[in-house]
Amino acid sequence: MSSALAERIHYCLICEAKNDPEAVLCSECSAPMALIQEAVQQDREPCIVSVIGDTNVGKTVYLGFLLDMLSKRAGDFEAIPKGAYSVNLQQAVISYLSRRGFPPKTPSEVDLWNWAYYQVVQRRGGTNWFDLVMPDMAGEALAAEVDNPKSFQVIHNLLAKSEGCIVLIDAAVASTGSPQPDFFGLKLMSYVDDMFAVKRGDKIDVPVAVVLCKADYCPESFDNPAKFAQTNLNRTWNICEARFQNVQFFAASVVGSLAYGTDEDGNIVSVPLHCAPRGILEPFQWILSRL
Ligand SMILES: Nc1nc2c(ncn2[C@@H]2O[C@H](COP(=O)(O)OP(=O)(O)OP(=O)(O)O)[C@@H](O)[C@H]2O)c(=O)[nH]1
Ligand SMILES: [Mg+2]
Ligand SMILES: [Zn+2]
Repeated sequence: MSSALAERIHYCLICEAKNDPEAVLCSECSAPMALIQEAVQQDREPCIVSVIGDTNVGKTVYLGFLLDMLSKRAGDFEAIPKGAYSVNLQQAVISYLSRRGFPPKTPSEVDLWNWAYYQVVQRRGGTNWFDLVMPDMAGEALAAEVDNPKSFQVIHNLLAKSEGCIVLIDAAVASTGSPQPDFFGLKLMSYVDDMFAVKRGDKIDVPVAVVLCKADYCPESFDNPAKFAQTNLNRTWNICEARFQNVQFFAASVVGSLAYGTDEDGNIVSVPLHCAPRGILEPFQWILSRL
């Protein structure tokens, strides 16, 4: 290894802070230092795709399923996880669902997040390999950052470095008439807008896939996600139209049928009886086509 490469290995991929050669997590932002080791070995700049959304919207479940489908070669994709740590998220999500449960909430502490580093290629249509870094962020941390920019430096740096965003919005809650998913979507898009805005008036060209999650509760959203968003998430729809050049709406769900039960404390919980992922790959495929 050349000395320039050996030197690069000390700098965090996300926040560029200099770290001890032995460090496992960055001392500044807690991103795994294995990310930079992989990137240096590949000698290619990795591309960060962020999956963002409110707490409980389904980010962990979505990302876990997406990675699992990619590694099972769904849609003619081929995906190679770089480092065992990259497999932890998909393994956890699939294990919970196979025991008919959902994974727990992602903790707000950055050092407890799962990060995935994958090399992905779609055999059909092209032979370009993408080096993708996708962290599973906690919705609460993201909400805190959106309300108070730069309070979670790692989220700020991650989004600033992202080449594409998958924005998850709870379609099930929106379809009941609650304005909360729409307000959160509006805040999030305005935050992303501020971050990427180059010149006043110019639209943002970073590709943004807006995914209506838990669409099994409102199957009509599958027929026409854009129309569903325009009706039920009108504020978010408007900011997307006004400020983003490269935006597309999708609907997704992972469960085929749900039952309800109670946990050990007597709270009502949903029990996924079987998985029938739908619309998971499409947003990702669209983002890749725009990179
Ligand atoms: N019906 C249905 N429910 C879902 C689906 N995906 C997720 N859920 C429900 O949404 C809950 C939250 O999913 P998570 O993936 O943990 O949400 P998250 O966005 O990671 O939340 P934080 O980690 O707090 O940010 C799950 O416990 C399920 O109850 C889906 O496709 N269909
Ligand atoms: Mg989560
Ligand atoms: Zn860092």
